[in-house]
Parts: sequence; C-alpha cells; structure tokens
Amino acid sequence: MGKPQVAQKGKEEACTSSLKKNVFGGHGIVGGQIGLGAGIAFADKYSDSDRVTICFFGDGAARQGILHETFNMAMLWQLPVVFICENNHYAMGTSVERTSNVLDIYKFADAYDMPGDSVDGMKPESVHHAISRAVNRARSGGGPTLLEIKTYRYKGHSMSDPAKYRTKEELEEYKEKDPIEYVLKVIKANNMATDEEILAMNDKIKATVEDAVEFAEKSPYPDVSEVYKDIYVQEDYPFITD
Ligand SMILES: Cc1ncc(C[n+]2csc(CCOP(=O)(O)OP(=O)(O)O)c2C)c(N)n1
Ligand SMILES: [Mg+2]
Repeated sequence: MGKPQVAQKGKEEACTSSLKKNVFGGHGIVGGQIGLGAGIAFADKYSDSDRVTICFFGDGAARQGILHETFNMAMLWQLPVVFICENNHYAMGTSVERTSNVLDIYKFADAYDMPGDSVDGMKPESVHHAISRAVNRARSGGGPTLLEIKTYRYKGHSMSDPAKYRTKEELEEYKEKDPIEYVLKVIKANNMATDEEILAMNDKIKATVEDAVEFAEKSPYPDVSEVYKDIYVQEDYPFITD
C-alpha cells in the first residue's frame, strides 16, 4: 500500500462530499451511511452543537442489520438525527414486496419507540413539513425520527438497468404525479414567478449542467498515482507531518 496522500485544496467543489458544506457524501456499501449518520449526530451531541444530521438511504438499505443496531443506539442516546428512507419501491430491480413482509418501512421505528412517519414524496410541501417537524424535534433534544418518503424513480438503478421489472403503466402513473411539475403548477397558480423567470431559471440550470459535462469530457483521465488520494486521510489531520 502506498503512502497516504493529502487532499488537494480547491477540489471540494468538484466532489460529492464537502466538509465545508457539511455534506458527507454517498456510500458504496448499502446501509453503511445509517451508522455513519448516527456517528456524526453523536459527535454533534458530544460537542454541544445544535446541528442535526439528515441521513438518507434507499428502501434497499432498510433491511440491512445496521439499521436496527443504529436505531437502538440512536434512541438510547437520543441523537439529533433524522433518518430518511427514500422508498422508490425498488432496490436495483428487486421490489420491496419481494424482500419484506413489512411494506411500511416507517414501522421499523416502532420497535425502538422512535417516532416514524410515512410521507408522500411526490408532494414537496408534505416533505418540507415532515422534515421541519423532525429537525425541530431533534434540535430540541427530542431525539431521532424515521421518515419513510414514498417516491419513484423513472429510470433504472443505473445505465445497465433496462427496468424491465415494472410496467409502463406504473411508470406513467407516477409521471402524472411528478413533484417538479406539481411545484411548477403551485408557483404559477400563486403568481410566485412569471413564465420568463421560470424559463431563465431553467436556462441557468441547463447551462450549469452543460458546463459540468463539458468540464468532465475535456478533463484528462487521472494518473494512476491518484488511486490513494482523498481516501485514507484528510489534510487537516494533525498526524500528517510531511
Ligand atoms: C452491502 C451491499 N450489498 C449490495 C450492494 C449492491 N447494491 C448496490 S445498490 C443496491 C440496491 C440499493 O437499493 P436502493 O437503496 O433502494 O437504491 P435504488 O435502487 O432505489 O437506487 C445493491 C443491492 C452494495 N452496494 N452493498
Ligand atoms: Mg430504492
């Protein structure tokens, strides 16, 4: 194994995690982030901070053992954490029905006396209210909450997933309830923005995405020496001496 590398300054903006912005990234090990989220919440409580951790995971992670161990400890120590299960009904190509006899994932909280709620993920206001309530509870010392946010994904799990495990009708049914289209309707009905302002926002977002794609396509492949970079240590660890 090579010598640990020190993270380069200025690279944070390009990463999926950012210590500066308190975003701790995604995890390749399904369910691993449940324990890590509680750990971050423990650190915040230990240091008397008023921060609240929002820990996201999919329906596929909900049946990992780590969820139960973490729920137990999070309740025992009343950690300031909101567990959010994004239930889009499929873990890769496997439906929740095929892997669990408990279809309401929020009920997993009951075993630990943790408050748990089912939330309509296609309604942004419902998501906002549920998360606000849970964050307020955590911040005022009321401990963790589990929110099962019911939603859907239009695409497969990845580019290699043709999503043949579901019907076209099911897909179309959810597209009818698309939360972005719904928000647009609410914004227009309440005169919160004009068509021009919405168009300008869309153009700005499109340009940002196109810039990112161009940046990625024009960037050289990394050198093999980069393989251990940003993995084992971070630059502000005091034991790095060189
Ligand atoms: C511990 C572990 N087991 C299996 C996998 C392989 N794997 C990657 S994603 C995934 C399904 C995750 O399901 P979900 O969180 O619902 O994600 P979605 O398919 O909805 O994007 C699996 C089984 C993994 N990464 N880690
Ligand atoms: Mg899923």
